[in-house]
Amino acid sequence: MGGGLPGPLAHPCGKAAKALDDAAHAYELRQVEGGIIRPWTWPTRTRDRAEVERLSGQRAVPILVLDGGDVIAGSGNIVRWANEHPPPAAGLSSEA
Ligand SMILES: N[C@@H](CCC(=O)N[C@@H](CS)C(=O)NCC(=O)O)C(=O)O
Repeated sequence: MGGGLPGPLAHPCGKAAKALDDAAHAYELRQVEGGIIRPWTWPTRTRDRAEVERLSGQRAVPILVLDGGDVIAGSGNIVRWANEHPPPAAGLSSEA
């Protein structure tokens, strides 16, 4: 997906995925159809991006939906969130 390319060349979704992977976050990857740079998909764009728009108020991906329902839109914001919120260490429990 291009997540390994340097900043400006990296694909936004790949950049977000790489940041989540690097921080060892578990996530479910959902792909959407179409896009503004694929004119042949414009007729179905509203339908294809309906869930993205409902969740985030805009149609671009990537978006990240957190377990609590909060939504982070944009690769830069997702990278920042991934770096600032390390996942709980595997195998550790808060219960004594
Ligand atoms: N600045 C945004 C750009 C995201 C972007 O351009 N996403 C494209 C796909 S790579 C997109 O979904 N564009 C809206 C569209 O195609 O409808 C980011 O870094 O997340």
